[in-house]
Amino acid sequence: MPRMKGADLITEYLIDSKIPYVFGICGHGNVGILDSLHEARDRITLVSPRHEQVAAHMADAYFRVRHEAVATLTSCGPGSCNIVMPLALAISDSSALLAITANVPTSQFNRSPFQEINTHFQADFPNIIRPVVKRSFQPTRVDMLPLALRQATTTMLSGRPGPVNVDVPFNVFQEEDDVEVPPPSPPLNAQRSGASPDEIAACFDLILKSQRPVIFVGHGVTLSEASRELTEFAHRLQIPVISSPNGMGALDMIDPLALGFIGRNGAYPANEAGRRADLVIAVGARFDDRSASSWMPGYSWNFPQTKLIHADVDPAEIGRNYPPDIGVVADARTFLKQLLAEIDKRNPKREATKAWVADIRKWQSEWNDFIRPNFETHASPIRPERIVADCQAVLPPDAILCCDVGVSHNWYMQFWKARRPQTMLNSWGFSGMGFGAAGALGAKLAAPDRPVVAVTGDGCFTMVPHVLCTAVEYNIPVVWVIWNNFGWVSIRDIQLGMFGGREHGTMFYEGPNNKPYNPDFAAWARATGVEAITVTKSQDFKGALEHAIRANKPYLLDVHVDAEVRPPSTGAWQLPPTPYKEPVFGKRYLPDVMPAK
Ligand SMILES: Cc1ncc(C[n+]2csc(CCOP(=O)(O)OP(=O)(O)O)c2C)c(N)n1
Ligand SMILES: [Mg+2]
Repeated sequence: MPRMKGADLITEYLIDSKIPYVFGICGHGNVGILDSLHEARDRITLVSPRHEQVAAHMADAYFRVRHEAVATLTSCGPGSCNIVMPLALAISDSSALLAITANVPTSQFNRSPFQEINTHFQADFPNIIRPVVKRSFQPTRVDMLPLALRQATTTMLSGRPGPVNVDVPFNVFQEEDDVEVPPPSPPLNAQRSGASPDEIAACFDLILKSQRPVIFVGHGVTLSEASRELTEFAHRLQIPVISSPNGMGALDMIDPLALGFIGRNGAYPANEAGRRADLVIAVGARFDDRSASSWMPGYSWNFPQTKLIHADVDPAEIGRNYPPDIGVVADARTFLKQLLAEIDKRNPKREATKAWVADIRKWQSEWNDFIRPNFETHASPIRPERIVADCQAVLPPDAILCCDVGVSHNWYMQFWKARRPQTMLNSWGFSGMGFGAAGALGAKLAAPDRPVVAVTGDGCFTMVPHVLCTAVEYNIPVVWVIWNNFGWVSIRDIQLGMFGGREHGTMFYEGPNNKPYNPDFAAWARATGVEAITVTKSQDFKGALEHAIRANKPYLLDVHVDAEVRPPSTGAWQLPPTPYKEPVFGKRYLPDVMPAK
């Protein structure tokens, strides 16, 4: 067995695991491994952004684009505490990354050395991080590293993927032992579970009985790379598809069967189909409040009157919110393949859904008539729909959109037509601000030949403005579209709607007269070496975006957007006990007959 330093063993393991990048920030705790990474610099690249939050968002987005995980590296104490939010975001959206954190030397455990957290237990970073990773490992000797690394990476990518942590005390990087580099863990989707033959038969019986079926897909379909199977299944049985944001593009959204997102800011045809369906086939989707109109019957869904088949790789998601008629623990692609085989076997006639598909066409055309005029409107400040429409016109189908949080995201969820899976990245389950602006850097490293555009609010961007420095230092040609409405407008709108029209702490002002304030984002960008344009008229946006993409260098567009135009709600969202609003377009539908169970 070779004699190796712990840090060298970790570095060699990352290289053997084909991990090309470590996104990380130095500290006294991790200098040992920085030295190893220096030795191996022609085989693995260290990218060092200006905040640990950015490092973890970059790793998260990298995984979402390639379905291959990379590592982050942070020092002990505060540096590692800075990745808690992005890890929460990653675990909420089932995104994988290997978070290597440093800790204090084992010989100093419990003596309160510099940056140790030990209120309840020595070197207790694993307890800080525990709820936001699938598992945290703390090898305290070099000979414990091989097992910890292999178990960590296996846990990260098996079943439902998610982040994992390996917490390494300072001395474990430095010390040597006789150790073997462990074999790489299996890649994502190496093991795929399926439904039993009885479950498939029962699902198919329900499908054949239904007259108004819909498929609801989530990130599980994207993660299992089941786009082809989903498309074939939907086409062969002529079943429309509703998607959660992270399922967008699994079915090309210009497909007539693609209904888009559901919920308050969903598309009208999706909510209309969801609440009137007699059967929902949910695959890798989890019915969170925002894609279920806060579970209030009749807005997005109508369970239990509507029958439910719910397939997911994670049993914890099945029945979490809606007990299914048939629950299936299965990988999405395997499940869809099994259903396709059942179609071949039974060769069903699908006349039954003709009227349903006609209804759907009608809702789609009503929705189009309602929204189309605003996609063509020229105005200053710019109407939100216009920006979405111009992005759609300019970006090729394989371009990657890295969306941040806020009202801009609501508009993109409602109107963006993702053409391919893994092209629309969303900070969905945890909705942490900064993911769009920062993740775009990781997305670009994952797909260097494709345009990557971050759509980020002025508030979100201001949380991570140093992403500009990283783009310049590492020459990462990302385009940032700053959705500049001079405030935390998504929150302002909740405040205005629920609290008597008062605004407090939700807009940006300067001076005694409360003049709207923001930094001059374009000047700010130029100060970092990033080219930038301020866009205040809709006529200028399309050309500016084309120019920025063609420039193939880091580019920022500060786009002034009308803060007074709100996305039309087609479902509802409630924060109990405050009241909720009825949809602006469409209305609640409650079936009056309970079907026999
Ligand atoms: C880290 C973090 N802090 C606070 C929030 C709560 N929050 C959600 S959206 C939002 C406002 C976003 O502002 P901006 O980026 O300007 O987008 P806008 O809604 O104005 O389009 C806030 C503060 C959050 N989701 N994440
Ligand atoms: Mg804003």
